[in-house]
Amino acid sequence: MEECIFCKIANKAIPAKVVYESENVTAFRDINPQAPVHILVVPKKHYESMNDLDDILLAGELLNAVKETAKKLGIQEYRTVINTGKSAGQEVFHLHIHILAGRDMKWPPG
Ligand code: DGP
Repeated sequence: MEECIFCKIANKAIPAKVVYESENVTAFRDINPQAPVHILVVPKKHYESMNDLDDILLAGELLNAVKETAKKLGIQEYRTVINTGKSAGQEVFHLHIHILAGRDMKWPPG
Protein backbone atom coordinates (compact mmCIF):
# COMPACT_ATOMS: atom_id res chain seq x y z
CA MET A 1 0.00 0.00 0.00
CA GLU A 2 1.44 3.32 -1.13
CA GLU A 3 1.28 5.31 2.09
CA CYS A 4 2.04 2.40 4.47
CA ILE A 5 5.31 2.88 6.39
CA PHE A 6 6.04 -0.86 6.67
CA CYS A 7 5.38 -1.37 2.93
CA LYS A 8 7.95 1.37 2.30
CA ILE A 9 10.46 -0.35 4.60
CA ALA A 10 9.79 -3.74 2.98
CA ASN A 11 10.23 -2.20 -0.50
CA LYS A 12 13.39 -0.42 0.68
CA ALA A 13 11.83 2.94 -0.20
CA ILE A 14 12.78 4.15 3.28
CA PRO A 15 15.64 2.85 5.43
CA ALA A 16 15.42 0.52 8.40
CA LYS A 17 17.90 -1.66 10.25
CA VAL A 18 17.07 -4.94 8.52
CA VAL A 19 18.29 -7.99 10.44
CA TYR A 20 16.75 -10.81 8.41
CA GLU A 21 15.05 -11.19 5.06
CA SER A 22 13.40 -14.07 3.17
CA GLU A 23 11.45 -14.10 -0.09
CA ASN A 24 8.23 -12.71 1.38
CA VAL A 25 9.26 -11.45 4.83
CA THR A 26 11.49 -8.72 6.26
CA ALA A 27 12.63 -8.28 9.87
CA PHE A 28 13.99 -4.96 11.11
CA ARG A 29 14.69 -3.13 14.36
CA ASP A 30 11.81 -1.23 15.96
CA ILE A 31 12.38 2.54 15.91
CA ASN A 32 11.08 2.83 19.49
CA PRO A 33 12.47 -0.26 21.25
CA GLN A 34 10.66 -1.58 24.33
CA ALA A 35 13.48 -4.00 25.20
CA PRO A 36 17.22 -4.23 24.45
CA VAL A 37 16.26 -6.34 21.43
CA HIS A 38 13.06 -5.29 19.66
CA ILE A 39 12.48 -6.56 16.13
CA LEU A 40 9.46 -6.34 13.85
CA VAL A 41 8.83 -9.22 11.44
CA VAL A 42 6.56 -8.17 8.57
CA PRO A 43 5.21 -9.71 5.37
CA LYS A 44 6.40 -7.75 2.31
CA LYS A 45 2.82 -7.82 1.02
CA HIS A 46 0.39 -5.53 2.77
CA TYR A 47 -2.06 -7.11 5.21
CA GLU A 48 -3.75 -4.67 7.56
CA SER A 49 -3.73 -7.07 10.48
CA MET A 50 -3.68 -10.73 11.49
CA ASN A 51 -7.40 -10.81 10.66
CA ASP A 52 -6.58 -10.40 6.96
CA LEU A 53 -3.84 -13.03 6.71
CA ASP A 54 -5.27 -15.58 4.28
CA ASP A 55 -2.05 -17.29 3.17
CA ILE A 56 -1.06 -20.30 5.28
CA LEU A 57 2.33 -20.63 3.62
CA LEU A 58 3.10 -17.00 4.41
CA ALA A 59 1.97 -17.57 8.00
CA GLY A 60 4.55 -20.33 8.21
CA GLU A 61 7.20 -18.15 6.59
CA LEU A 62 6.52 -15.41 9.15
CA LEU A 63 6.93 -17.82 12.07
CA ASN A 64 10.04 -19.29 10.50
CA ALA A 65 11.41 -15.76 10.12
CA VAL A 66 10.89 -15.23 13.87
CA LYS A 67 12.92 -18.35 14.60
CA GLU A 68 15.65 -17.50 12.08
CA THR A 69 15.89 -13.90 13.29
CA ALA A 70 16.28 -15.04 16.89
CA LYS A 71 18.91 -17.54 15.81
CA LYS A 72 20.79 -14.91 13.81
CA LEU A 73 20.77 -12.49 16.75
CA GLY A 74 21.79 -15.23 19.18
CA ILE A 75 18.72 -14.91 21.38
CA GLN A 76 17.15 -18.05 22.79
CA GLU A 77 14.60 -16.48 25.12
CA TYR A 78 12.20 -13.94 23.73
CA ARG A 79 8.59 -12.82 23.62
CA THR A 80 6.55 -12.54 20.43
CA VAL A 81 3.54 -10.23 20.23
CA ILE A 82 1.01 -9.56 17.50
CA ASN A 83 -1.22 -6.61 18.30
CA THR A 84 -4.45 -6.90 16.33
CA GLY A 85 -6.67 -3.82 16.36
CA LYS A 86 -6.52 -0.51 18.16
CA SER A 87 -7.71 -1.72 21.57
CA ALA A 88 -5.03 -4.43 21.49
CA GLY A 89 -2.36 -1.78 20.93
CA GLN A 90 -1.93 -1.91 17.16
CA GLU A 91 -0.70 1.46 15.87
CA VAL A 92 0.72 0.51 12.48
CA PHE A 93 -1.88 -1.20 10.32
CA HIS A 94 0.47 -3.51 8.45
CA LEU A 95 0.66 -6.94 10.06
CA HIS A 96 3.80 -7.36 12.18
CA ILE A 97 5.18 -9.69 14.82
CA HIS A 98 7.18 -8.08 17.62
CA ILE A 99 10.19 -9.98 18.96
CA LEU A 100 11.26 -8.67 22.37
CA ALA A 101 14.30 -9.88 24.29
CA GLY A 102 17.13 -8.90 26.57
CA ARG A 103 15.17 -8.16 29.72
CA ASP A 104 12.81 -9.97 32.07
CA MET A 105 9.20 -9.89 30.87
CA LYS A 106 6.12 -9.74 33.07
CA TRP A 107 3.22 -12.13 32.65
CA PRO A 108 0.32 -11.52 32.29
CA PRO A 109 0.93 -8.45 30.11
CA GLY A 110 -0.93 -5.24 30.86
P1 DGP B 1 2.12 -1.75 17.10
O1 DGP B 1 1.78 -0.89 18.27
O2 DGP B 1 1.99 -3.25 17.41
O3 DGP B 1 1.37 -1.34 15.86
O4 DGP B 1 3.67 -1.53 16.83
C1 DGP B 1 4.16 -0.61 15.91
C2 DGP B 1 5.64 -0.52 16.12
O5 DGP B 1 6.21 0.05 14.96
C3 DGP B 1 6.06 0.41 17.27
O6 DGP B 1 6.73 -0.36 18.26
C4 DGP B 1 6.98 1.43 16.65
C5 DGP B 1 7.33 0.83 15.31
N1 DGP B 1 7.51 1.80 14.23
C6 DGP B 1 6.62 2.74 13.84
N2 DGP B 1 7.10 3.44 12.79
C7 DGP B 1 8.32 2.90 12.51
C8 DGP B 1 9.30 3.19 11.51
O7 DGP B 1 9.16 4.08 10.68
N3 DGP B 1 10.42 2.43 11.53
C9 DGP B 1 10.61 1.41 12.43
N4 DGP B 1 11.75 0.73 12.36
N5 DGP B 1 9.70 1.11 13.38
C10 DGP B 1 8.56 1.85 13.41
